[in-house]
Amino acid sequence: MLKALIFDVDGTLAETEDLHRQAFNRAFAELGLPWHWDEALYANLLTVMGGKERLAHYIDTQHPYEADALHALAPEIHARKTVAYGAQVAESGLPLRPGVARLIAEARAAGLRIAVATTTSRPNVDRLLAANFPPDAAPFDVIAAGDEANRKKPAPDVFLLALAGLNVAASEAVAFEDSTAGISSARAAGLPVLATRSRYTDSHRLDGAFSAVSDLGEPGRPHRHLAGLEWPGGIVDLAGLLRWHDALEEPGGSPRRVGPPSTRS
Ligand code: XBP
Ligand code: MG
Repeated sequence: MLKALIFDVDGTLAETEDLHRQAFNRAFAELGLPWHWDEALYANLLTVMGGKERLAHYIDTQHPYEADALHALAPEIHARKTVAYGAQVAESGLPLRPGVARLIAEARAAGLRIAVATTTSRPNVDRLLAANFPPDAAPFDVIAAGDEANRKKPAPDVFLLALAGLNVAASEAVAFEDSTAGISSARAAGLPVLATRSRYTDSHRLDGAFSAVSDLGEPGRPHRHLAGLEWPGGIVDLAGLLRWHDALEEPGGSPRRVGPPSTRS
């Protein structure tokens, strides 16, 4: 039985990555570093999950002769970046992606538990939630973020942390992701994954997802189906997820299209 939904953050809950990119550039400028990560470079750097790891990779590959001094400065760079990111999210009121708030509300109304499993730092999650939910809403039962996991995605650690916090088995949950590394991480944790491609994962392979769509869809604003399971009306809703998950447990499960509403008890 489906008991929980687990959401990635960056690119899945909201289109955050370009704010991360701008925040890195703001931190570089504050520290007098003559660096500028444009969209093309950042898209390449996003193959490295984790902002601190991404920065270390950039230093090692682009500035190897000053690496020791720059690695010593990296914690300050990343701390300033996190402050800048939080300010940008607050200033911009960055919205959630289509269908995210709707599906979360449907799931909570049906008594499912909901978690976040993200590579990003916890303060970034808190800022995004504060910009999109009332202070007392607490939409997530569990938030597994950043350095709480021993290894970052594509390792399964952060999804395993979320499952443990939810106290559910991987077979009782569905994960939502936007990137190749995120899908790999969730799959390695044993979770079925629904992929919603995002701005910075336009070229990513979404293999391993049981369904890939442009977004979760909204009434009157259907998503584009990309691969795998199809959704009537171009909307991923809880009723459809429950029907799909129930069908998995039937002989010959794993339907290619969410069936019509059944008389679910
Ligand atoms: C995306 C990431 C994060 C952000 C930057 O995480 O890889 O590193 O790009 O945030 P996810 P930090 O898709 O798992 O939400 O600088 O705090 O890492
Ligand atoms: Mg992501």
